[in-house]
Amino acid sequence: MMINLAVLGATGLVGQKMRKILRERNVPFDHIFFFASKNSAGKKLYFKDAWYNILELTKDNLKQCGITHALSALDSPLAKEFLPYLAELGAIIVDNSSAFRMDDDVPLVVPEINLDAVEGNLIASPNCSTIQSVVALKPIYDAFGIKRIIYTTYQAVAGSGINGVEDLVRGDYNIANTFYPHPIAHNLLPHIDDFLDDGYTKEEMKMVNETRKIFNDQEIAITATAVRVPVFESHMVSIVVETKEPFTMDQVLEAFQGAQGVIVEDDVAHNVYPMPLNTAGKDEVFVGRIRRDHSVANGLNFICVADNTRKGAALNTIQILEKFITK
Ligand code: 11C
Repeated sequence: MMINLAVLGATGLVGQKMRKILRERNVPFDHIFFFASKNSAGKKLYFKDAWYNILELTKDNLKQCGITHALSALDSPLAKEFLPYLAELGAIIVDNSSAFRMDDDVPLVVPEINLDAVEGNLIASPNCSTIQSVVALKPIYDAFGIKRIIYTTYQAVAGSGINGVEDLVRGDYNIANTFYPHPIAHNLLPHIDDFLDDGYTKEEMKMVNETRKIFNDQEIAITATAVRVPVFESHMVSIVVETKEPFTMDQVLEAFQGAQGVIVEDDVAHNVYPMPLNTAGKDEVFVGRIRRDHSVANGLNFICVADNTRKGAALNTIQILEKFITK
């Protein structure tokens, strides 16, 4: 089968990461097309050993290129505008946006957990902080069951795309023109995405709802607090989890050590624990500070850190795409 692969939103932070990872993993295709907004259209970008024209994202252009597979780094409104059309044309699409994640007929996939949920030709990739959390939680879920999760996130500015990165680069000097509602340098913002009527943010509710959908378990009690921190890349998530079954700490360690996509970095005697500085650019989810929560019967505390635009976005979409391309 001919593979005409499209990268939609190819010039943004996630689109750039998609290009980098397609190269690194040598993902096979016959032709590749890079789509972006009118502003970038007509410019050129270098990929592997050739220059490519950046194409304007229009329905006509998508049709004319005969796209068979697409990785989408479009924002939600653009995803809603273009992806159903591309799906109608028969293309297999892996979407990084939140546009279709909670649709019943759209699988929400993290390959380490539910690659077998892939069906149809539009597949959603979860929110970055959800992806790293569920990869870390999977061995705990399988071994002991999960009753309740409390997430607290420490999220890098790369999660906001280039605007967030520029705010941090500028520092707190020019507070009149910030993308965030307050300076991010020397600060912490307990505010990611819009607030909902009940006081939670959309980011927090993505973590709650997406976790339940990925584990296919609506019974898990989950609450979340999401915080933006002045770090360029890699999110940290503190996870407090109450399991259904009792466990020993040796069993927990063994479960993490055997888990796909997880690296344990936990040697507090030598100040070893996962940190954003060491995880940026890596594929895995790093887990550490693993300790018993003595406040409940079967409680466990740990943190996980991962590159949010890599495993949290571009890499996850490409791992899903590989299921189709290597078929
Ligand atoms: C952030 N997690 O760090 C967000 C970005 O639903 O894919 C990703 C938003 C999403 O701001």
